[in-house]
Amino acid sequence: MSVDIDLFAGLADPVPRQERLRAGAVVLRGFALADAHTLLAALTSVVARAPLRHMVTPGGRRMSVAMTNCGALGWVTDPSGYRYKGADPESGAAWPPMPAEFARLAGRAAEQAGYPGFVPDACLINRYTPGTRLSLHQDKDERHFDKPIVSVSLGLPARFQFGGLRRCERPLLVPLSHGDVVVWGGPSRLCHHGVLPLLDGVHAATGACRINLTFRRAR
Ligand code: MD3
Ligand code: FE
Repeated sequence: MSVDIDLFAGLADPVPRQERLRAGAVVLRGFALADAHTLLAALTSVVARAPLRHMVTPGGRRMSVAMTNCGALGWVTDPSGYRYKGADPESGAAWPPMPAEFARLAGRAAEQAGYPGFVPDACLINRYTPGTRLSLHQDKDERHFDKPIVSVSLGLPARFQFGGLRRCERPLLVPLSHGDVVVWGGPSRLCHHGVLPLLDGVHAATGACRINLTFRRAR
């Protein structure tokens, strides 16, 4: 005989799985956990064709985040500016195609957050090692601000900063762990955001780093 006991009967969800950060921004805790290994295996093939690299900002600084892209378009920066390009400037070849499991997960997450029909044409891959940071900025290089951005965190935890429309507003500190997915759209699409320096650590899935996949509709 088996007996079902509901440990949390009558209590609020002890760990909310879906949190609204502010209007339009939703955290889906653990949404990518079941797919994490598939995503990381597909990432290995992407990175073999388009290696992670440290790009240079228009101000001439080498970014501490290592980046690459897959999909029809990829985000790049160099001394002449930020933009989306159809080819990898390092090789001159098209970016690797977006793996089907990437696009599927991004679409499912967007739908869950209230943005059905999201079809990304760009996936930026960011790799953080201990000490790597991303200072507060807005994402303004896409054509359509009405489309959301979906971000998937893998590996070591991040201390994510989520600010307001104006840079001077004090940002919320949002911890993001392996498997968490965030969907940023509507009124939060142009909010400032950044990542504090990654802390030391080792994660079973990625080793000593954090990987972030950011899905966008660039054109
Ligand atoms: C909030 N990457 O690549 S993804 C970026 O964790 C970037 O690698 C961070 O910011 C990372 O541009 C954060 C989450 C993210 C992406 C876009 C946003 C948050 C956002 C746009 C508006 C508000
Ligand atoms: Fe950003």
